[in-house]
Amino acid sequence: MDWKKASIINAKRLERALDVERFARQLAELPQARQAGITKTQLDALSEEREQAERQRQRLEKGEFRIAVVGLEKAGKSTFVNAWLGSDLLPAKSLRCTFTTTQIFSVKEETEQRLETQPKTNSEFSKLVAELKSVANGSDETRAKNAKEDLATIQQHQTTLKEVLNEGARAKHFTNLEEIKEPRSYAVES
Ligand SMILES: Nc1nc2c(ncn2[C@@H]2O[C@H](COP(=O)(O)OP(=O)(O)O)[C@@H](O)[C@H]2O)c(=O)[nH]1
Ligand SMILES: [Mg+2]
Repeated sequence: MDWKKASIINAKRLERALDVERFARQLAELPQARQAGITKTQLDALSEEREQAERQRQRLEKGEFRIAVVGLEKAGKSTFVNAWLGSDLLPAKSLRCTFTTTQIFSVKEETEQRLETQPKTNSEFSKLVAELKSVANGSDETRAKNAKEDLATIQQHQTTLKEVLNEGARAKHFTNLEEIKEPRSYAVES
């Protein structure tokens, strides 16, 4: 079976399971169900499962797949993704060069293509700096060295970083990957 057929079948299966869940929840909310010993914890667990199943159903319906490229620092993740996309979109160098999480989603229409940047909130950033400071003073020498380098980079670019953090989320539409080859300069320019 091809992936499109499998996606449709699994989306339908999930839809039926979600119907069953809805009826089960309605039954569980009846006074008789409480008497039968159904607890709030069980109902909450059911809701949690529902949210995940619903998200999965929507992804299957859209034919959306999530592929995580996982590997140690400098294992070649960015190089692999760039080769796959056929464009040097992600920075791939022998030195540490990535400070952000990248998610690439496929879209149906060219007009839907966009680069979104979502910087850390000020409190997330403060937390990161605090963590780096603690690692920099820790006993693991390699991690301490990396943390010190990161702190120095943060210090060096503090004005730009502050601007980016204060600006918050941004989106830039593009039709060709070449237009967003320099996402970092896009994030700090204009
Ligand atoms: N020899 C070799 N080097 C590679 C390969 N893939 C990536 N590299 C190099 O390894 C370094 C780190 O790659 P990068 O993609 O930035 O790693 P990342 O940190 O996992 O994203 C870069 O200098 C790449 O040119 C490979 O298949 N063979
Ligand atoms: Mg990388």
